[in-house]
Amino acid sequence: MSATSIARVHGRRVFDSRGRPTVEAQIELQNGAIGRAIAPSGASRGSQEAVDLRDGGVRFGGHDVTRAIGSVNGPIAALLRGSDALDQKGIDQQMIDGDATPAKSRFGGNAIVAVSLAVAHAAAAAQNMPLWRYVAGDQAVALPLPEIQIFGGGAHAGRRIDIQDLMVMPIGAETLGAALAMVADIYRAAGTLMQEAGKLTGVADEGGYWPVFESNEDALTMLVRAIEHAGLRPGVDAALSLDIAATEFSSNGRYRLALDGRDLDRDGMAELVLHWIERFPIASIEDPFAEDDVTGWRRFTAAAGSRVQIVGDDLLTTNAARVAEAATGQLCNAVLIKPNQAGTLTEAHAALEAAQRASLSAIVSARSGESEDVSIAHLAVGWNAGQIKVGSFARSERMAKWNELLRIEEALGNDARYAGGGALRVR
Ligand code: 2PG
Ligand code: MG
Repeated sequence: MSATSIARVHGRRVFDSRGRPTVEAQIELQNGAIGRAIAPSGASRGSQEAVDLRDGGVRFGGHDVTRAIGSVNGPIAALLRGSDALDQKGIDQQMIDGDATPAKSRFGGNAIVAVSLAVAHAAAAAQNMPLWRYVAGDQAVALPLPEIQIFGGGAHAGRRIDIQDLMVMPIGAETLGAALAMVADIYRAAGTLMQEAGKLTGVADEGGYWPVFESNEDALTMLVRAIEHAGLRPGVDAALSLDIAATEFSSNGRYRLALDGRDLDRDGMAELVLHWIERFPIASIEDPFAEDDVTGWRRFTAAAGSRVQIVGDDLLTTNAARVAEAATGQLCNAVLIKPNQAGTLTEAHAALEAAQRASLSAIVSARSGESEDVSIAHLAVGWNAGQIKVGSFARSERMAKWNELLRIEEALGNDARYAGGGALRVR
């Protein structure tokens, strides 16, 4: 037994930003250091993600997590007691081997990711370091360029519009603090414009305004107006970023944009998105095609990959092998990194390293179901990912992450460097 061996592993049920149950893991080390983490949960999920294990049945609409919590308190605790928390790789491997299913369906990806992150928090605490510094090791770090949702859509807003995330990226700011100040102005401006138009009707799952629009393009137009209304230059100070989350409205190779009343094939979809890129100052596009439409991805990246960042989320599900394949096949030029898609910190980091090795950009991302947990703010900095996506600029499960980044920027002092627009390699 060393000072950093794991003495206690405890799982408990807490609730997420949608009011649904989720898993919190708490790890206590021999020396008394404690780490805690809460599993997030997605609404628009790739089919290859680690399983978000739910009880089913009627309790909490089937969303209860007593089985996943049972995994933490039962088999995972039995496996990890006595292991050294500083050996993150070894601990994650023990959970992977103990689960022994391809998608972590036995213990639950939600159980495993909460424990994996809590172990890192405990290890960092034992060394009196913030998590970002613990995961950075000797690596130089930069504060990430954020993409921040102004309007929510898709699965996060009852499919009121088809595009899921309409976001801005403060590419022209000099510091992260200045970047977030810009976003605060844009978010407020968007609210004012929606109110003036009689369209202010609340917010979607990630805090972006509820998308009362006549067409998907109307939403894009309003986003540009919000940047202007904030006194900023679209495409210079702040660019647009979209998560189309196309898997959600695709079937059998077709794309059905319900709001626009359009049913497009792959080429029609590509044409539409290219048209948006021409018309609007868009810097980044996530999931423009369905996760199984490899041809769509490849052709689109050939056509637009030198002009915009093209991000694989559902396509790659934070899997190192899929990232490497996508790089070889030139399916996209950037990767979304969601720790809970992979299930462990080690696997999420491997996916990020696979991206960095292949010169793909990386964006560490939250999920639509979140909590006060701020781990991803630390990972985005410590892993030097370059970019981060957290949802909107409202609701405390989002603000907790932005505020944590402000604290990290302050802690870095003179060493603070903001990745800014430079994180977009294609521009
Ligand atoms: C995404 C995320 C965040 P969800 O698709 O990138 O917006 O959504 O967590 O629902 O998958
Ligand atoms: Mg996405």
